[in-house]
Amino acid sequence: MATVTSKTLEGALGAKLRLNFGSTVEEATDAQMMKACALVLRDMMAIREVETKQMVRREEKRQVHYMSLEFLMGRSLMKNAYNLGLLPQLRQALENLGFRAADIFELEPDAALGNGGLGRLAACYLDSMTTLEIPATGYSICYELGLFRQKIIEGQQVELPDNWKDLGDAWLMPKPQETEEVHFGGNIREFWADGYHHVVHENYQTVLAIPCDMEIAGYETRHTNTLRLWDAKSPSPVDMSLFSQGEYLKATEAHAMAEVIAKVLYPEDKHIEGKSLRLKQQYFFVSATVQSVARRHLETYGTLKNFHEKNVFQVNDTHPALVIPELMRLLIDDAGLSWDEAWYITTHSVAYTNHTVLSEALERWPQDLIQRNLPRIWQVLVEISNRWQKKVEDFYHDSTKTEDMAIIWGGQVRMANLCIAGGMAVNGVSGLHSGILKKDLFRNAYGMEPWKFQNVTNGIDHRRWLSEINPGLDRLIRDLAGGDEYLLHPTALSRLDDYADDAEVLQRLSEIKRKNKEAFADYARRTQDVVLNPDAIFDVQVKRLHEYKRQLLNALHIITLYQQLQDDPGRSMQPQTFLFGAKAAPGYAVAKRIIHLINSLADQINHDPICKDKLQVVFLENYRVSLAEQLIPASEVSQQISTAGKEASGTGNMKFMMNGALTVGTLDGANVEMHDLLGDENMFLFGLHADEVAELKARGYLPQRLYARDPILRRALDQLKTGFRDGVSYEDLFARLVTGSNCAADEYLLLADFAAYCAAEKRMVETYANPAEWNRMSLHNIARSGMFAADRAVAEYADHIWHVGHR
Ligand code: GP0
Repeated sequence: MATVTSKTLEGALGAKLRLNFGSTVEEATDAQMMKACALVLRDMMAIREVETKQMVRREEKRQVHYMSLEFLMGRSLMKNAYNLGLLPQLRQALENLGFRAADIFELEPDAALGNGGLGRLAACYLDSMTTLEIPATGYSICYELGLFRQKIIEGQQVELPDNWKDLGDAWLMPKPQETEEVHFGGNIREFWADGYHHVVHENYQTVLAIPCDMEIAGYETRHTNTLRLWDAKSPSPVDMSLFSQGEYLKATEAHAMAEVIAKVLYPEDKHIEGKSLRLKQQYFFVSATVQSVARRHLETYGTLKNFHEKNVFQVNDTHPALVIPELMRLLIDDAGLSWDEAWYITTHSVAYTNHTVLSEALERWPQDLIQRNLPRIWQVLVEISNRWQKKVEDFYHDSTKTEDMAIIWGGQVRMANLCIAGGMAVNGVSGLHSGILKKDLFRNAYGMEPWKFQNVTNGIDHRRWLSEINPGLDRLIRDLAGGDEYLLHPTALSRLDDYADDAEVLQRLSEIKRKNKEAFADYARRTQDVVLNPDAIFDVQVKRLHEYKRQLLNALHIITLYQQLQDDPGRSMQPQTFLFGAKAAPGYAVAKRIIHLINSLADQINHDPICKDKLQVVFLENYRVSLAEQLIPASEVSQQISTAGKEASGTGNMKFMMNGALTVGTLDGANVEMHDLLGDENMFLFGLHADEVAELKARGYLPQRLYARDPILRRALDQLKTGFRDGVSYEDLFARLVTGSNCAADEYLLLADFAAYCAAEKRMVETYANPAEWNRMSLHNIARSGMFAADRAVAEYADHIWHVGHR
């Protein structure tokens, strides 16, 4: 790309505007210019994509198929320009043509085809798989509506549709010639003829799966991968006038069913919505993917017998678990292989990543739903289940273990057990989490097939989450740690450790943070209509709203700070600004109440003159990738305070660490590995450990006692009942924590960790008073964050699970 200059880009943009919009540069709107930029970069990537595909075919490489119902991509313009090495040229070209580059970038809608950590992880891995030159494709659904936009109205969350495709579709390349057919419903007819057992699926409804490909550019490589998003269309014609009355109605029904499949992303995070539409989404994208991969394999090799040698499906949680029976179906019914041959191939080409131990997130489907919608898949599942059950019985001779490991049991299909049975590898996403899988959640499966169980600690795309979004810090690192080497070798960041006593470097680091805080304050004023105090500590908790993540613990501590200030309004204190950002699943009532509470508390504190320049609470509306990109470089404190044992890994924690924020956190998920690298002296650890949580629960946890015993805690909790100046009472939240309302009180042990949390926050504020100390800690955090680069994680998948080579 050395030949692409800003001048070349100006020419290409002008041509695009004329050809696609019939517009001159002078007439073009910002939105048209944004699309033109996308199309110009897409053209470059499309050429490279073809080259990559040809190379993969020529060299008969093994390919990775990363299957995920979610890819939380965010924006792509700046990212693609960055990876293509064209960001400065593109900026220059836009300015030369009379546009403000920053405005054009800001205009791009986030592609929010995901809910949170799981979907963002998939997006980061696409970048690393490509940069590491692994032949890989992501597969998902081309949702018409991504994750809802959140508005806060009178303190409460309101959900609005997210029509991201209006502008975002510029990145999509429809490939109608590669359409697949997916079949739903109908019945199975079996018969013997010509000495064969025939299985015929008939009277089904067909849904067309049309690929819309999004190109993925790697960094400093011509290797280009794709994210294949399947769009759903009905095969029936629009004009139904010739159909008889009955058939007409049936046909329109089928039409509506088909087109609704790709309508909307389910907005639940760690909670399963057992709706038949969700099941249809899963089978739709799984079946289309398996068929299209098998078709290309056959074109190249003329047989499916070596399928497992050339392909691996990585399933991102159990949502794509039907890949197992679907691949079996295809190998047996379409390719004519025996059960044993098909099973060998399947169990050597599927690998499963688990992302949570929360029981409400473990997928189980009612068997009648599968029977009705996917009759052939149901038959295959029954056979898989029976054979697996026999294997377990022969191994353990223990009926409780048979039940625990069963795939079909009590009228339900258990997707995690299906993935364990049909997969070649099972991995957790942090050391602690993978340990819990082996010792607890999947202990019986581990006892029978220990070789399947692995750990791959999550990682993040450090080129996006550091270099691209924090140019000041990027410059410092280049100056100190060997230029741009860290971009491909993230452990080069450790060279920063050598500057821990260099006052000048520490000063520069603090100036970078200060600038980022001011820039974020500016952004917040423009987009959120709030005025932030850049002299305050920016103390941040952004993530999905979930009780186990304990945003409520954070709020209780803030209430305590406020009460201390009320007792002594003249008291001098380090100013603190608490920033929250979180979406609640629309059906998760308690989570929505917690959002309301944070807004009531913010309203109270921000209107009380005694808090002026001391305490501030802000709930940032519509938290999403592009907001995180502004906020994280400006953050000083990262709140990672989940109940130990509950957060599988966390990935936000890594982004904050990499941008020099210090963590206040529990020993949960990847925080444990952060602590291994940082020691007690470089983070603010508090609270019960995972084993202590289990013990306490086993012993019988009584939060009422803590309420009775600790006056500070009691006072904060009582404030929930009273509420704040807006007159809303939070007695329900109080009851959930103290008395328990049709469930055990305080399931997530907020009260048990409250005192330790307050103490950790106090240590944090005291440390902040010593800037040299703080900046040194911050430097160590950045220096040791290289381990959390997605490149490292993806290389581990490639080496230990996929067995594919990489850069
Ligand atoms: C896990 F089970 N995660 C799920 C889910 O449904 N959605 C989701 O985002 C997350 C975990 O909570 C995590 O700990 C983890 O890092 C992430 O998956 C990627 O592994 C924090 O977001």
